[in-house]
Amino acid sequence: MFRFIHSADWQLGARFAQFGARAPALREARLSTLRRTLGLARQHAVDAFLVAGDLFEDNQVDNSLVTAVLDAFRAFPDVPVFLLPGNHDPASGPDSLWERPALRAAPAHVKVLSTAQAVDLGGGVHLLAAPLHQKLSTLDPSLKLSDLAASVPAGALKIGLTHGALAIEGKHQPNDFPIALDAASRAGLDYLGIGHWHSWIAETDGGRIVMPGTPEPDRFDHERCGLVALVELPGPGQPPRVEPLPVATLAWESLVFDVLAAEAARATIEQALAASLPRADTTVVRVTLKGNATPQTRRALHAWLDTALAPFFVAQRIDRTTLSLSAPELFDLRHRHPLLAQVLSDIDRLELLATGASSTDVAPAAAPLTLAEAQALLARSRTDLSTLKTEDFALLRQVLLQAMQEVAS
Ligand SMILES: [Mn+2]
Repeated sequence: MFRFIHSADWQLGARFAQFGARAPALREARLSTLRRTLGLARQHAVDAFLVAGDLFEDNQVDNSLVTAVLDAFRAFPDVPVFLLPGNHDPASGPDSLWERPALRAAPAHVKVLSTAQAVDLGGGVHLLAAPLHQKLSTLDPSLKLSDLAASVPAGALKIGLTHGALAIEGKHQPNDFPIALDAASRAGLDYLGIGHWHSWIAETDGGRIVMPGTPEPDRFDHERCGLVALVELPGPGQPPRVEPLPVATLAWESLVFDVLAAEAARATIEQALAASLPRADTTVVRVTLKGNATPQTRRALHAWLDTALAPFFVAQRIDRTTLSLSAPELFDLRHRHPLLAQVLSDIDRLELLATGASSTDVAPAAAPLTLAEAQALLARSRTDLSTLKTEDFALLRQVLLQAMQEVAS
């Protein structure tokens, strides 16, 4: 019996730019997950630890990260590691990160599979690797595995390793390395470990093709992630036994609230957050506010939310509420801010020029925007007046008024 861990899509060094100052903490969490997973590999006394592509976010990651990853592997000399370049970290030649001195001097138990090859793992077990050399291709990378399979002794236990999308009709891009749904049986493999998509899929080709998903979630909308596959192959021709091992450090949770009445919204949010609070220190939470709110309501909710979200590992507040301004409030705003009045009037004029009608009925400013001025204005943003619709102008007004309120408050 051959036992191993199959993982993929670690994407170490992912930028997480949207999280600003907390981005390094998110990156560090991925490294902790890798170290913990290597610990699990030792615990399960695996014969190999496979990474089916995209260990790294890209070929530009810092050398310090490469060193940290190699140090993690060095701490587990009893866990043989096999690394396959994927589309994020392709073996694309001299500039690829696999050519960096640190990786070229990787410890003996860490093997980089940067060319298509069959590796004899001993005991009649062969690892067949088809790495990626570029970011996109319409070719099925598993096709190479058939040739490799023919090169090893008949009756060997054959494990394939490659990276790409499952060629499920309507679910993949044609240039995303489409892998045939019978790729394992076609090549006579006992198991085909792949990577690329971030969710666990283990039912393809009679359970012989497994996509473990990302071990550490990196988005709010992904399901079945945070796993690696613990695989046991009883022998040649026998079906694999595949168990998902949860390894993620962080949970990602997205909460959306409609802000109809501020007090009710606060109570609903409070209740939802309370459920996640026990593991707040390992939860990335995003709260999205929707609906209509007055500036006062929004300000109060924001202030309260900032405190309520403080215990979370990372918290993101997204405000998609639209501003509710009464006609007198708008009138007052225009009067207090002549420049705003002018811009609003210009938007009305633009809308009139673009759509033939204006959705507001406010009197035009003293010097309304001319067609030539409007076209000159839009040329700079490479926008054609005729492509603008009523909704665009509604959004423009909304953004402007919202920004005004924020400045004024
Ligand atoms: Mn990928």
